[in-house]
Amino acid sequence: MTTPSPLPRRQVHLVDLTTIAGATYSPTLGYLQAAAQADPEVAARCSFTRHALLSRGSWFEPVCEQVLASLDDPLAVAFTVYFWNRAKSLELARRIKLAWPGCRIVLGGNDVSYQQDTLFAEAPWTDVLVHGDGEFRFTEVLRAFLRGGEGLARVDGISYWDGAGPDRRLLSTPAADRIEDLSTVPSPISVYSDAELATTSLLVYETNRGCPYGCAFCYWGGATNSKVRRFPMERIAADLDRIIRLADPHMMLALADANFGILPRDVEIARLLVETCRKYDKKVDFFVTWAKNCNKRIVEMAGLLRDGGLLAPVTLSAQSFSTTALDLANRSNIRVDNFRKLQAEFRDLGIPTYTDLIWGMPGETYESFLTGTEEVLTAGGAPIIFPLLLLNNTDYTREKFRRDQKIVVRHLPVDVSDPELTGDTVVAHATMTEQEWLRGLEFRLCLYLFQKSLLRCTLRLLHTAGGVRMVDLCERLRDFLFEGSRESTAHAIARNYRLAWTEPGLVDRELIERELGIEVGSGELYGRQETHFEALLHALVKDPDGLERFVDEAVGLLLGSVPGHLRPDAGSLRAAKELDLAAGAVFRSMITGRREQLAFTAPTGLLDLLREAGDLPPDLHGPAGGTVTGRIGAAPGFLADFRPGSTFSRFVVLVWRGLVSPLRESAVDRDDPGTVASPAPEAEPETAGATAGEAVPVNA
Ligand code: B12
Ligand code: SF4
Repeated sequence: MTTPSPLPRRQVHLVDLTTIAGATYSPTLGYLQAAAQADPEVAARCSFTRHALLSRGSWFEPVCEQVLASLDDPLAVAFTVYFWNRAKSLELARRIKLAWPGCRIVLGGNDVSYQQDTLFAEAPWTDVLVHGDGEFRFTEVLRAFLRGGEGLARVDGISYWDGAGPDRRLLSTPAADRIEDLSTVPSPISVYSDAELATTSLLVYETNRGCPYGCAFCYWGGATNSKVRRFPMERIAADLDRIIRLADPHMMLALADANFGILPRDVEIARLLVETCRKYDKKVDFFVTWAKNCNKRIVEMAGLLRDGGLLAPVTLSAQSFSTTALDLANRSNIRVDNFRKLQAEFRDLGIPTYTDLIWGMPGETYESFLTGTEEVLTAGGAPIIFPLLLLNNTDYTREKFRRDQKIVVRHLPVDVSDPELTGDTVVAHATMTEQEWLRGLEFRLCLYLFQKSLLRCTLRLLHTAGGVRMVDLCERLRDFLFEGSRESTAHAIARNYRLAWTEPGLVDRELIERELGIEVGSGELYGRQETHFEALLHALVKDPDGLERFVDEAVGLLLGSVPGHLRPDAGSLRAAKELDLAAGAVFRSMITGRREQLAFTAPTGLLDLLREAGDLPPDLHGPAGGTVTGRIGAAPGFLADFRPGSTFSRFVVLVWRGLVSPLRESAVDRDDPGTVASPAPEAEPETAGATAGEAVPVNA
């Protein structure tokens, strides 16, 4: 008697078209494969291939060829779809269907779940759409495919074509329950080899799923609004041990939890991370979304991570300080007084924070946006401002809400550095005109350029002495940068930034690439954020004399908005300018590869003000009522940390996120430590800053 030969294995391909360079690990593909292989029938009859591939710009065609070349009568090809890969995933799926009409296309993920009508109209070559948690539904779908499609109707939580040809109908099965017991889901890393885990640039890991809040702009809130479900601690410990043991030293470990710190056990997870890193003598870059209502537990966890040498800045997420906007967003926020208290607490502990704000939330006005930003600045926080994206499966996208709030949307690049990463951006609504929206984006660029980078000290001084809001000073600088008549590269880049939001097709990418010294059209710009800010910094700091002229002009303009009797004394103004020019020199050192220190003469009062605000090194004190003279500039080791091997970009991104300020980590050489120098001579405000410190090259 002969035993029947086993049925040939059928190919199943899993695709994640990523936008992050070097991210070869995809948690979603790992989950789908691990769960499917835990099923004996699927494991025996299917072979799996994962494709986590960078598909930006000119990489897309080779990626399509690579995936198509790997197919041989596949049973199914599955895609995980986010808004950033939607168009490309659907296009690759179309080509696959054309080449292999018998292959089933399965889609799932944040951007397409629950969107069956639009999705099947847009991509009729799709066979099955899986909604929500995918692991077990995908396994059942594969089992149905292995039986020729029979049984799909019994899989809950999917939409699919019933029948064939023109008479086929789109059917949706009853909604499936969420996976309550996550211990039944095999670990996504189990299907990855050691070599694969050792080479990825980004590893996204979940310790729990779900978010109990329901913010109207967020997919998590809109679609998953649910209690937090946990993966077992033993499994997390084992996974983290393997991940950290193998991790490349530059890998970013991103926790996908919606609210790290929401569960008491999260303290244990933070401790585990630190201990495991210590065990393997590793330091990974750690990205985490902290629980919205920051509390004692988070302070403790952030302290643990900081002491363990893991840079894990705390996000004091606010999104907005307007009660109208927060009500409409169904979001109760951290209270302003608590925000200030926490900000101070983190500063005392030396833990960096930043604050996410969204510009353009319905209910927000231009003035309330400025007021909210000022709140963050005066509390000592670092605001990062995002335009509002309208994401699928969020409350904001509901028909009635959009109508009531008169929401106007344009499909725009999320950042000019990546013209293909486009999203539906809210450009106007009932309380924000399109002109105001644009003005807010221009303001945000000036906030980064002047308040975070080039005029930090002067703005702080004018704000404190003159009582002018920091945001109003940045507003004036917006006029100066965007409306000024001067013809310079900086003004050209500013106009280019405006085009990025108004006529993205006309953006001169070459201008940015040339300025940053990037080979034009090489694609090197992809993946960078805020490149106009980076290019502007580059254009302004590279020529010290040009920078000084620019600063003089800007400060002269700002002084016009401070009433005469409130103007700071000329000595302080000049000192603030010297320090600001030294900050410019810190950026410049990354271009020239040469550390510079610039001379300064500063009254102790000014130093106290700036030091306490986090603008200067914490040990830069002076004698009461006296003056300190010396030189300040990039600290030894700075260039080794940021150049070469890393780019201008990394330092700029850290400044942008508020994790470093250009002078706080600088080295100071005091001329005469310990003695009280005579106060700086008085000078007229107009001449303030005429004598900037000389550049003193120091060996790098
Ligand atoms: C990690 C993460 C990041 C990382 C890495 C992103 C990357 N490219 O990999 C970083 C920090 C870089 C990032 C950045 C951004 N992100 Co993000 N990010 C996340 C996060 C926290 C986790 C994603 C994840 O991997 N989860 C783990 C996997 C396993 O879960 P999953 O994708 O939901 O998959 C499950 C199901 O959906 C389903 N499923 C998924 N795919 C498929 C496919 C098939 C075939 C099947 C059957 C099932 C299935 O099964 C899976 C397991 O159950 C999510 C929030 C969230 N929890 O989803 C936001 C999220 C994906 N990000 C979002 C956004 C908006 C952004 C930014 C634009 C933010 C900004 N303003 O800058 C940027 C842009 C990123 C870019 N590409 O340039 C949105 C996207 C919404 C959308 N419609 O696509 C989300 C959902 C957050 C939100 N607020 O709503 N992000
Ligand atoms: S913004 Fe944060 S708190 Fe709000 S629903 Fe999304 S994940 Fe939850």
